[in-house]
Amino acid sequence: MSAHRLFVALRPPRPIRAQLTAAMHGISGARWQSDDQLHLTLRFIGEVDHHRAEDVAAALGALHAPSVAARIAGVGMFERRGQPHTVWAGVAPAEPLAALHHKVDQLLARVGVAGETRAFVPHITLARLNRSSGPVAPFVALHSDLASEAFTFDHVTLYESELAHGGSRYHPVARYPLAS
Ligand code: 3AM
Repeated sequence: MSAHRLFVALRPPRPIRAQLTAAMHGISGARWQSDDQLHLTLRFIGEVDHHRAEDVAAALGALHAPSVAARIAGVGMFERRGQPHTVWAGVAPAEPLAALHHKVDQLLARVGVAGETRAFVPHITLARLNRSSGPVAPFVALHSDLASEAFTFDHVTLYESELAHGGSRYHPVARYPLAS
């Protein structure tokens, strides 16, 4: 029985990805995300077996939600035990994204996926860091006003994450349109 490591995410459009990629320098030792890896996680699901993966894909088919107008808004970081481990670009406004996150959560609950415990912070990960990475503060200060043009998330994607040596590979499994 093979396990599938799944998550639900929004994929930013190409010009936004290009803008984010252009900002990816200035932290030594950071593992910058490739274009393929750029996404806004709505909901991490984790490892499920093949049957449960099919249930998840089917449950998401019942998603009825409007597309979301958004823009990039600044950068930030997550820390673990006092160490920065993720640098990200913020996405605003948070409310419609939180509403979509909540809808996805409810659909997944129907097929027995346990509720989210982490607070939802809409973000697009730019880099992963480790203890030997250089300081992050100069990057965060430099990009505190990072902004993009308005863009639209018009679909939700179910991804499978494959843990690989050079970092995770993300494979789109299914797409679900958002109403225009
Ligand atoms: O969107 P980002 O890159 O912040 O960190 C993982 C990544 O988030 C996160 O799910 C996304 C796709 O892998 N993730 C990994 N394990 C997780 C967990 N146990 C997790 N999120 C919540 N709980």
